[in-house]
Amino acid sequence: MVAVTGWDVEPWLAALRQAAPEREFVTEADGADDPSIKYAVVWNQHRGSLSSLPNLEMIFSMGAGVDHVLNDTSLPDVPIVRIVSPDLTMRMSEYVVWQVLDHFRNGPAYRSQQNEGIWRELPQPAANAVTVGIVGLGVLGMDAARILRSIGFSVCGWSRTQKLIDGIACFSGDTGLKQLLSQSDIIVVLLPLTSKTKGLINREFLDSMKQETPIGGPVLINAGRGGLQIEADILAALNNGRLMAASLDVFEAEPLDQNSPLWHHPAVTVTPHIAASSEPTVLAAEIIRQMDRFENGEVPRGVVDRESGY
Ligand code: NDP
Ligand code: OXD
Repeated sequence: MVAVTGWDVEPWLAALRQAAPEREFVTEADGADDPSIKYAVVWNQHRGSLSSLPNLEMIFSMGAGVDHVLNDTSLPDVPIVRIVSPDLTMRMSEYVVWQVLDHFRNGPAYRSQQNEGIWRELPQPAANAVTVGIVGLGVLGMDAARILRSIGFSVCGWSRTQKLIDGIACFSGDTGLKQLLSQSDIIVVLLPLTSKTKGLINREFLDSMKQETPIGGPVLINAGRGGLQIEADILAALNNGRLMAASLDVFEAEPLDQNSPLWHHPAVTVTPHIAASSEPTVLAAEIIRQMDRFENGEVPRGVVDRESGY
């Protein structure tokens, strides 16, 4: 059963049918309590829609995140598998590199100068003089870290469990987060939304960010989840100068409210949750491979730990 809200289900159905012509796919509306349904492929399913499936064996998230699956209080107790795919990972790394380079190379300032017809060179540090702190050193954070390092940036990262990675200073725990924030010029957040990470990007977080940076001030990039951030605190930090600029791909409520001051803030780049879109033609085949793996007695990649929430 393919259970989707907020996304167009048709391209997914078409891609799944093409990837596995021998399997049958139905939508939430047609599936209801069908005992032949073994798998649910979901993005933000209607709450309760999976609880009436008597023989469900596995839930597949159409994205890397699973907060949209787990916040259904009547979720059946079957394994949840998320997307771990080179395609999605590359898309996220592209977004991160795009935003990091834009801030690093004075993109906002040069665009504003162009509007005014101003020909003026701005100071440009070398990449190795700038530290990017990755908050969330998982599949996506690790790949972005690797590519940023290959461009020349110093990179550090924060995760729940302590890591040891060649060339990347790794931190964990509350003290570790403070250390990372105080050492980084640009912060990239790639965390999942869980009960532990909700609202993490708040005033205390923003106040802990390094103030004197080679690019003129601290920069925040959040492509994890909107629930990680307190938008009022980000706006206050931008307005009182604690934060120089922010690139936000995700928001507390999506789509971002038309009245949100973030839309028109000169120091904010807004994108509509597109950092790493799930491409059905690629990911449908990936999900089918996971089903095949499961049916061959193997453990699918990206099984979610419900306790941790990611
Ligand atoms: P992973 O599960 O691979 O990585 C999550 C990382 O966050 C891990 O390093 C984990 O630590 C860390 N983490 C989790 N909880 C905590 C905590 N309480 N304290 C410190 N660190 C923590 O996920 P992915 O990298 O694949 O994806 C990350 C998120 O990106 C997704 O959950 C989703 O929300 C978001 N996303 C956004 C997209 C967009 O278009 N904007 C697209 C795709 C994903 P540890 O390594 O110790 O487990
Ligand atoms: C995801 C997303 O979790 O697109 O994959 O947000």
